[in-house]
Amino acid sequence: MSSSFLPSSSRRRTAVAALAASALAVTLAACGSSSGDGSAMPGMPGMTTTSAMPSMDGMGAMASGDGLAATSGGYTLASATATLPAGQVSDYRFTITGPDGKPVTGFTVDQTKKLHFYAIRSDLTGFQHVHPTMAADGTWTAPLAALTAGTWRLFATFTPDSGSGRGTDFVLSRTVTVPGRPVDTALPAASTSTTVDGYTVTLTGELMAGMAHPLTVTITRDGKPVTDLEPYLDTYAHLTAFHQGDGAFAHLHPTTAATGAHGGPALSFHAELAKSGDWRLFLQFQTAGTLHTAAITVHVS
Ligand SMILES: [Cu+2]
Repeated sequence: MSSSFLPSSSRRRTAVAALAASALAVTLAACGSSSGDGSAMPGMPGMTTTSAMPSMDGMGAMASGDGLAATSGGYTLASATATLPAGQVSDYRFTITGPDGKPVTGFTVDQTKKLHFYAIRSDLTGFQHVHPTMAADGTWTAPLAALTAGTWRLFATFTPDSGSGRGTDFVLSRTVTVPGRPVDTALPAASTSTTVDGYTVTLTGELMAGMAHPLTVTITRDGKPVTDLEPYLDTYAHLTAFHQGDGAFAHLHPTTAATGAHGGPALSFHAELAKSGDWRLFLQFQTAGTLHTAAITVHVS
């Protein structure tokens, strides 16, 4: 457990709907050293693809949630694009429309950006976290690295700075199809640590469904504590999670303040994972100007 458990300095998104109240012990699981890029290996398909966007309208003012809807609280992630090419970089264009149906152009900056964008394949490989640019008319362009064949879910998280959604944190998503022959990768098995780029990431913590519980990430290298983490998006590490089966999204907010290029080795997060099952966690942290992405599977029973 980390002792530096500070109140979150960033607004805490209600990114995960509180579902069951039962306590969930979390077995922290690690994968191999996958950094999330989906080179396919044979094996059982990790999951069935989620092709349609289930409607989650009617959730009322609680606009956030698991992010599986394209529309919530009157706001819509709108795009004419349902297909993206395989094996090459591509741009995904979209707008965020408000209750009046018009593109929203005013957003509150969160973790240095007006909008955060994620791509994840249905088998929870291929994680991408990018920051699209917005044209004056509210059209966003997300630059995506090469995608593999299959179904991908694309998430946008944002906070309108005016209108009925002002100050509300939204996470919306749509799916796109990448043509070709899909090959799923089985979700890596549970473990408590993983290694990426020579860094060992270890997780400790216990979670309860729908409630914020501390999750501590400890980063070491060659057995020694890492203390030169650089701020990335105003934090020492950025942690997102996706639920196996439906691809539900969670952003785990840091409770360790970033105060210079000497972060680490222990970082604390509010972990809110509302659903039981396996979640794939993607931890992004920066050292010496290089961004590292560690992927770890967490089992919530
Ligand atoms: Cu971001």
